[in-house]
Amino acid sequence: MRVDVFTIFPGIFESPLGQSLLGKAIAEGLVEVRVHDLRRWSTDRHRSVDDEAYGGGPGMVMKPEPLFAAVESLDPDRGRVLLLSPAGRRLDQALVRELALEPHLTLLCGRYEGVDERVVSGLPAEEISIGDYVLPGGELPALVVIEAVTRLVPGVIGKEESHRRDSFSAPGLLDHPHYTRPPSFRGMEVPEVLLSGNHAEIERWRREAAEEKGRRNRPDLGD
Ligand code: JCQ
Repeated sequence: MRVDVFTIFPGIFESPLGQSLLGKAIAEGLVEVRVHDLRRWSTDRHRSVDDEAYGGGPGMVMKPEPLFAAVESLDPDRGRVLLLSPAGRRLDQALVRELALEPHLTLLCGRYEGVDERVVSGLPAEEISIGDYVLPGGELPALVVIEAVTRLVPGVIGKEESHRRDSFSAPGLLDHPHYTRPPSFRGMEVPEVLLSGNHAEIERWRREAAEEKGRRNRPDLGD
């Protein structure tokens, strides 16, 4: 999978792309992430990418020209073009799975108060939100999309750290609680059944504990 990212802060991506699962996937050539400095496509001597809002009000808006020029510098098969925005379609595991099927994604990181609407309507770009809160820019949301999507690319996750860990593989079912050594820690015990070796009992406990946790933490998911 290939991902192109356009941002005015390319440095934000350096460390996350070099580490852990994603760093390894990139080193192995399973994933290619190209981060581009959007100011490359600014045309004035101040390298500006933003301007005042028509209609007035505080805060700046990202200009359309650099974003159009940046995206149009890519091959026409640039894949789905996503704009990270709190006003977008909410990212969930179903959308993550859909995006993981794409050979190429293009991510646009907005800053300031927002992005000229013609980027959405004219480029066009799909607005994607990672949650109902506001961040100062789309860079961390873009990294969230990259991490969520690329872990589903075949070969990125090894056998041992498999997709069983995907809490949302079974619809509406959160992952069960996990324990490791020691069996007793500061007076807190590992549930006896997990030490029993009875795999049928362990499976039943895990399913019930997951359902209980789901009801408690995520009543919105229903049963
Ligand atoms: C993404 N959830 C929150 C902030 C405007 C495109 O316009 C804007 C983009 C941002 C950055 O993204 C987020 C976000 N998902 O804040 C304001």
